[in-house]
Amino acid sequence: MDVIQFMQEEQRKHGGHDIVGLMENITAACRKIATAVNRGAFVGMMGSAGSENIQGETQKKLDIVTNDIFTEGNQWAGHCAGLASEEMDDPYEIPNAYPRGKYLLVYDPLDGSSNVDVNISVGTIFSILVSPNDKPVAKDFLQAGVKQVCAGYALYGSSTMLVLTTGHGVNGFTLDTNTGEFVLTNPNMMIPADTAEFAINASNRRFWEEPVQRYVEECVKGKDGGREKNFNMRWVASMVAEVHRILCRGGVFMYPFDTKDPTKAGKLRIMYEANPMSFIVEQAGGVSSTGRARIMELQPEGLHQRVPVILGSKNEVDRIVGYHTGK
Ligand code: P6P
Repeated sequence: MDVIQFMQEEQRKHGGHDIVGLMENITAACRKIATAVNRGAFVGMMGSAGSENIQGETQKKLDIVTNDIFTEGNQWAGHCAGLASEEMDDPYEIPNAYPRGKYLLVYDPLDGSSNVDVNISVGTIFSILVSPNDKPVAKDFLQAGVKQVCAGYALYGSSTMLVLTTGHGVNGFTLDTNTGEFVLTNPNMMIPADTAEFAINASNRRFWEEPVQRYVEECVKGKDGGREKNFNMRWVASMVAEVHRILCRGGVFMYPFDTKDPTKAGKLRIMYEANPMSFIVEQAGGVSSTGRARIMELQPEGLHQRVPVILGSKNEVDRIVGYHTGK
């Protein structure tokens, strides 16, 4: 079954928002991005663009190209009232030539792009909200994660996959490059409550808060440090790849608060990384927290606001939250 047929059947079954048309635009953009990423080397699309985004991060040529693909692919059909992206300082106004629709689409067009030059998996993350009006400004995007209508990601890896939720579970679709269809291959994805695998950038260890130091130390010591099992560690530096692995076999992903840059509450952005991934993780039976609060309930204060992220297998994330809150 193709993702569009799946979405139509979901909409008939559960009612609610009809985002089938918007999903057609999103999936078409992801197919184009998959091609751009795959052929980057042939068309001089690798390497730095020589510019910085609002995050102060050096933009890859593909950051800009994929942002253009996603923006142009979702502006014309009359499904969106406004767009916002990691790669654009301010919200994108739908040109007057096009009709405006009900939804706000927020996205990171190429998450993990620092990996693209070394052929490690990257992805697109997107989140769909309802727009309060047809000429939205930045504050209209600042909605808590629980307001999301849909969240999803495309993973450009050994195969291209689309994983999404509309609040009725999580389903995964694999791109059939012969037909161009995203075919349902991973129905009802669920995260195991227990795991022996954690993911964190250990080079930041000296900047972590004590609860994270304690948890990671216990994982590293395993049975020699009081835990009932030994642990394995991963760090891909591509959130989409880490979350996908956790959806497939469990695990914990942490980009916690650290004191590396006291002006930043974490590295990951709430609107187009933390919230959509939290919606997916929760719908798959996992937990997603800052360590002290459920991410999906936070009231965003800025389009590019950063938050600490600890997500994955329920029993391990609950343990980490307990270390933070003393419960
Ligand atoms: P670091 C990619 O830039 C990203 O936003 C996430 O996809 C990834 O998990 C994280 O940053 C990697 O950060 O500090 O390890 O390079």
